[in-house]
Amino acid sequence: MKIDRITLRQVRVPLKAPFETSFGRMSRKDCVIVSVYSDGIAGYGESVAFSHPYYNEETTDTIWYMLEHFLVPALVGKEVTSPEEVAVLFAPIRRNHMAISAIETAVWDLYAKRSGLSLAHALGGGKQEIEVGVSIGIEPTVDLVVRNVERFAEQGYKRMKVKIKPGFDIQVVEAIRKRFGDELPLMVDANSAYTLRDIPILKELDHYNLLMIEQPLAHDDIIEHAALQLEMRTPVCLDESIHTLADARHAIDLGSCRIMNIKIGRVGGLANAKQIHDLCLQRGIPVWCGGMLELGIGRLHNVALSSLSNFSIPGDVSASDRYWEQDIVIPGIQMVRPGVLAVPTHAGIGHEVCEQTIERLTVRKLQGIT
Ligand code: OSB
Ligand code: MG
Repeated sequence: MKIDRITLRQVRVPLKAPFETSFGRMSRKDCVIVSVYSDGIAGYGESVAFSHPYYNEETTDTIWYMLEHFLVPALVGKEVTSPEEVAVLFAPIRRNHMAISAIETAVWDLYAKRSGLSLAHALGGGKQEIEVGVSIGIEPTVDLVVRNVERFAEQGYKRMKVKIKPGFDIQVVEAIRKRFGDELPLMVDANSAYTLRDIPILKELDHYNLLMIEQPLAHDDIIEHAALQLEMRTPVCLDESIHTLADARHAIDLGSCRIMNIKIGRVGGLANAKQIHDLCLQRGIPVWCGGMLELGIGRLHNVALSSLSNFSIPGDVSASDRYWEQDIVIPGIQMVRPGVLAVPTHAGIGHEVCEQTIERLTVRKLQGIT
């Protein structure tokens, strides 16, 4: 298929409620919606970076810059036979994985639509439904976190993840266990807020039957995480530290984690995400799909990826109403049963994209680049 033209739109959407992690509080999401066209059919991608460089080094503005000056010019007018070629085309570019992913995922959607395949099938995923969990932010009090856990448990989410930071950790987990018992599937995510000096506190967490602790140490570390995993019973899960297939292999070889979080944007697109999934399957490391407060396009890419077999732990793939008053896909993403999302069967991402809503939210636009 020939890529005839590409449109970039930056949308700005308020979150229903602010979301706080150890690196800061967010009240809105800015992202770039990439539309790639071939013979009048559109494929959609969504950038997942934030407007600040506190999760990783990319921002909405660096993504826009990379798309405008490098990625769109390299792809537009090209003949593409399979979406895997896009990852190869952009492989010489250093990092900027979330920018590459925004356009690569759009080509996957386009390819699947043109082939009459659901995106899940195009990726080789077999599941018809996926179980989902939810990520719960830091609040001014422990009690407010407990109340949010209760609310999301009532909605059916199958696994609770609570954000922690030094000084807001043991007491949160303790309060949740006291209120909901030892069986509630519970994990914590530190977003790199600790160091090896905190080993005594981190080992405390071993007493609370947690599914895992996500990214406790530095965002660019796999060495100290290996040392920590030797000291802890709770499985360590890596998020920020994994950018490439080689990173994943090194982390497994070193024993830096027993579980891996795969985010499509962080690893530069769906082709790379699938390769990391396949490696982890071979090596006996279960994976789950992470989230970046995506709107519906990004979430539907996550749903399709989660249909692969080794996504055996419920991910942060919550429904549209978790963060948004109104989503940009129709219908919005909703549970079919408590804690369960259906993997769409229609071609591509499987839900219609609401152009009107996107236009209403757009703050910057480059239309019809040829
Ligand atoms: O570490 O997974 C993370 C949100 C912002 C930045 C980092 C993370 C998160 C989440 C939210 O945990 C997951 C989601 O619901 O999208
Ligand atoms: Mg995380």
